[in-house]
Amino acid sequence: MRFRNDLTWADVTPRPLWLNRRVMLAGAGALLATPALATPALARIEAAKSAFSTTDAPNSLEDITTYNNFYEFGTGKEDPATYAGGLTTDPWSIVIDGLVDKPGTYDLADVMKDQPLEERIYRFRCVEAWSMIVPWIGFEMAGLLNRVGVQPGAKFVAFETLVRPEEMPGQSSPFIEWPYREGLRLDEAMHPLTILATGLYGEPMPKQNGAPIRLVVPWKYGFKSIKSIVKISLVAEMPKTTWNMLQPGEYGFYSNVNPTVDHPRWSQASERRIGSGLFGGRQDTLMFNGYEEQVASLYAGQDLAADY
Ligand SMILES: Nc1nc2c(c(=O)[nH]1)N[C@H]1C(S)=C(S)[C@@H](COP(=O)(O)O)O[C@H]1N2
Ligand SMILES: [Mo]
Repeated sequence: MRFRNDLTWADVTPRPLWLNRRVMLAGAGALLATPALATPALARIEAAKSAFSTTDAPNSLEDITTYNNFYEFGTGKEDPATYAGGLTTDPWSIVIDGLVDKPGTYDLADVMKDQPLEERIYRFRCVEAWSMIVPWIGFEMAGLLNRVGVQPGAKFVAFETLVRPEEMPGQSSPFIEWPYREGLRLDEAMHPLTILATGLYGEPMPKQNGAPIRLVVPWKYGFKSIKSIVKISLVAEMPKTTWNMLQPGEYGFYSNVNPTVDHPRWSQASERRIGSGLFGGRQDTLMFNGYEEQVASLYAGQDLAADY
């Protein structure tokens, strides 16, 4: 019983239940201990929870939606919550091109078609040495790649975010060469932990978190998890990525969470868990953000101090 793969929006827990659950979590610090919460809807979403989920208690919806990095809306942590409301996310389409059998411009609904949605509660670790626990809703990137057909010459996947300065005030500043870009090696993109997330806390993705669809790669620093994706390209060469273009000495292509390889300007050995009281405080950063068992083999034989 690794997954239950038939979660749909109809199964998603109604908002009030999530609110109750969060109150419970905050109060008890325990995960779903209360029989009163075991309604059919909640039981379904719990059943659909993947074995890849962490058992750490999720951050509150408020933490997750008010402390964000989304430079298209400004560099302040509260800018995305303040300005992202004006982003039009419907209609939304994604260009899938490069070394694929079925290139094209796909509507979001078509991208999601037949992809089983799951809840994944993941550790999320920013390069700035803070972390959160986020209950994402999404589907495996591999499912989409298999559907469009990856051709043999493809070695990497390149991603781009929307460019729309009328709705993204941060894009009037040229400090990033827009679009925001990211990339993965093909085996990283195909790994079952790698998801395209379309929601969190059982609701469609909040705009400040990358609506309507964003990448989540939980063993890499947060900046690899590109938001509001409009283009996915299968390519033969390692693609350019935003932070690597800006500061190659600080942000490598791989950017795996690694407590033994420090950022040139600060230690990566520990992190500050966002959230008040119970969940606050510093903790040790785990190798590959706690997903070592699942992903270490991807990097066998690689020197992770060189491929940072
Ligand atoms: N398009 C885009 N994607 C982005 C960013 C960004 O500025 N623009 N910031 C990255 C960084 S640095 C982090 S830590 C995460 C933050 O995701 P969250 O706000 O949902 O926590 O998004 C990543 N994805
Ligand atoms: Mo980040």
